[in-house]
Amino acid sequence: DTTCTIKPADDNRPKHERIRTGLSKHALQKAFNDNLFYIQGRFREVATRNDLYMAAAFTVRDRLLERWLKSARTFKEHNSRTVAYLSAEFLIGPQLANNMLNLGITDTARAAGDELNLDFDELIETEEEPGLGNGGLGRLAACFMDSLATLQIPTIGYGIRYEFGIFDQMIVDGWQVEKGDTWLRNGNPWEIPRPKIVFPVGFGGRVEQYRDDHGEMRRRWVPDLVVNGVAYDTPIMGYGVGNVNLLRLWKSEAPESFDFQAFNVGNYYGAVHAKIEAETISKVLYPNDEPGVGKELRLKQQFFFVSCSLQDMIRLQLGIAGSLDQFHEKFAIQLNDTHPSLAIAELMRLLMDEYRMPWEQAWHITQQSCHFTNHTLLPEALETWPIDLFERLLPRHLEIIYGINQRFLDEVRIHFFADETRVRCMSLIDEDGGRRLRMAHLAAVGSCAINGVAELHSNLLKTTVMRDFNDLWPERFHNITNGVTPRRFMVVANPRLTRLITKTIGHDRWIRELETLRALEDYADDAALQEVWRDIKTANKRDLSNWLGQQTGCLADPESLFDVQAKRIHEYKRQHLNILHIISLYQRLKNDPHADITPRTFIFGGKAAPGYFLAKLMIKLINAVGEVINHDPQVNGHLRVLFMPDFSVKNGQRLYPAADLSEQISLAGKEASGTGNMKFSMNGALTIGTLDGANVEIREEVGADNFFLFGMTAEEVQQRQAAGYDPRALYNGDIEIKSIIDLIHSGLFSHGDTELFQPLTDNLIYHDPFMVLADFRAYVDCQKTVDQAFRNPASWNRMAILNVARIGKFSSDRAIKEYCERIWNIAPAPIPL
Ligand code: T68
Repeated sequence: DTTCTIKPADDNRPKHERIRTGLSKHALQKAFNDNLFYIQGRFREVATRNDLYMAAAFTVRDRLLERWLKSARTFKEHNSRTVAYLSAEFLIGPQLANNMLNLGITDTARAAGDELNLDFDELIETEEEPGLGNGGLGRLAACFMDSLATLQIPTIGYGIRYEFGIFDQMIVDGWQVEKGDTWLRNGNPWEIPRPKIVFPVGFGGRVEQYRDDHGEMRRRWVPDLVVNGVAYDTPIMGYGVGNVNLLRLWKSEAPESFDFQAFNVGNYYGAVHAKIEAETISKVLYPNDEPGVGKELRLKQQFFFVSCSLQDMIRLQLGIAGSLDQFHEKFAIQLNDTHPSLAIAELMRLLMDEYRMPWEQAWHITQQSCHFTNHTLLPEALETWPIDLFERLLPRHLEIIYGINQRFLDEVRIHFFADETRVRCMSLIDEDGGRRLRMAHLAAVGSCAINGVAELHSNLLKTTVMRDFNDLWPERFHNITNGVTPRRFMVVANPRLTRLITKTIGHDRWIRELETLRALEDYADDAALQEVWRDIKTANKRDLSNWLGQQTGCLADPESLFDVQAKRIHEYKRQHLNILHIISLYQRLKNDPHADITPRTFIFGGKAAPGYFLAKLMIKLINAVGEVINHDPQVNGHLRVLFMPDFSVKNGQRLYPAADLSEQISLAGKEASGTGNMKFSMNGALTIGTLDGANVEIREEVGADNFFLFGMTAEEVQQRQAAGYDPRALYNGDIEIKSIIDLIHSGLFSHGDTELFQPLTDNLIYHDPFMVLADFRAYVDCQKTVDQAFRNPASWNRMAILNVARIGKFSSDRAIKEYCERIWNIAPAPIPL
């Protein structure tokens, strides 16, 4: 029992003081000093900042481990139904502050640190986050892990332990420069390597027929390359509960035997090469939106982590039940997009080839186990693999997929009665052009539930990319609107607001029951609260301004309106619409220096995929416009444009609390949900947004009066596109649009270079695939409303309070409860504290 220590004869302290993982101030101090000494091997005088951080992290980790072991033992004894959340990305963010919050020791730890002369905030600041994701999808997985633990749902998150996560972004001369992410260089105190939890994963080779011991003919895969997947575990603690779940990430390694054999036959370099090749698989995270990269390694990554995860689940189930017949009752597997959809073929293979199950039974178990979440409707983002590449890497899986497809298409033929067009459209294989495997179709056929991530998105999913599937199996389709964790994005990120809310409504239950924030509605008109609310926002803005000043050399006035757009840079998210508006204000001020414009600071943050030319050019344009405006004395009392370098979870936590206005301006129908929209609104920013993704539901919740709506609806977008959209007509017909684009083209923002931004301006004039020009007028008019609204602090703050009061729906706790009830059929397994 880890909680017990033998009591030395002369130790008369009470038990909670004696236990190694006690939570008192003295216990924390002692543990900190021990860890600094025995783990980091340092005494205080020579300890580096990182040593101190590591000692603090180990102190917290020990306390997680104790609870984790108790959770694991209980789940095992009760054979609890378990969620297996399969995701190629988990963007978990910094762990120290969050874990202290969940343990309930934030204040004690701060006091303990103060007495030891530790700069508590500096320790938290020192942590480097694991950037094991691109953006929304990876962060959603992390928010879900937080809520699953808090709601006491036994869960294992399965993914890849990338050695290099998302690149670090630097801005050099206005351009994005990518720097390799070396997050492991100082060690990762949160993970526990499990060298004994290791599984072989095959690639390539051939399939052979053989007769088994019972005289039956069977097929088996003989791969020509085998790598090992080794488990690295990170404990994920729930807020204020005893439950600790597991994030299990796989690292690829060469099997030792492989090296050794090659070494024996004298092929030393061959052996080393094989080792390098095996280790390459978990080396680096792929940036999304990377156009047409030769992605064999990506397919390998997907199969690698899926195979390790399923073998692990099988090991666990055999250990408990001794058979796989009830596998689907033990595990609810959630496929986070199509990236893990090979799980369907691999589970079939493991059950049939390794455990001799007949096809029908294996298919029943597979289909009952798997559930699929779709995150995008953009056709270019729907995953497909060339059949020849797939066959070369996974020949047995292709056979199985053909088997699935044959049975599936028979069902299609009968249901739609000889409609061969449907057969062609629904097939797992796209036969047009080069043959390709459609991963979304595989995921849909092999799952018992399919969900979108916001109402609009789920409806569009059913009527566009998955229409045929919805016609065939309407009962499989669900909507689960996304949510985010209020623990990280309110309590950790915004302690000032947290204290005010708790004081105002008289309890802190809202942290786990976000709907109870409704109680704030009663105070929305309270002038005193409005004023304190504003003071807090201003203090948060000052903090951000100071930090940005250090990073960029450019300060922002905390009294100005902080207008923030932070998300991946992408044409469909329309950062360029925002820039066009900024230039329009600049023009107005230049033409009339007395123009009555509310002072604003425009803040952008976000990374562009390294191979996405137009996105990188947008970053350059933002910085170029900023350089001119910020140095023009005629306007720089009114306008500022800042680009926050290296937007990440950590930097997001600085941004959300300081925003007055949240830019959610994607073209309607393109953003599946968005989750940044929720994080801003939770922190009292008002949204300017289109009717896209979860914006629709946010507006419904907070009230149309407290949301700045503009732009075409998804339906209008479809109609306009069907009628033939001509951006040239808008360019020629609207003098403001023309003058802004011409101004960019003139070289004003590019030291006279008229060609630099031409790819962007030409794209807008001649193609404009995301209809920036079509929504421009509505956007600029709406921004005028914002400008006026901000001049009335009382009513602005009232709207902000109402946004927070009514944001409860967008807690990931609500989303996870819906998954539990509608998709997974799973109940909490509480571990008492
Ligand atoms: C996002 N998707 C959606 N994808 O764009 C966003 N893609 O609307 C939604 O809120 C969020 O998912 C959560 O549901 C992504 O973030 C990726 O990051 C990605 C990564 C690899 C390949 C494709």
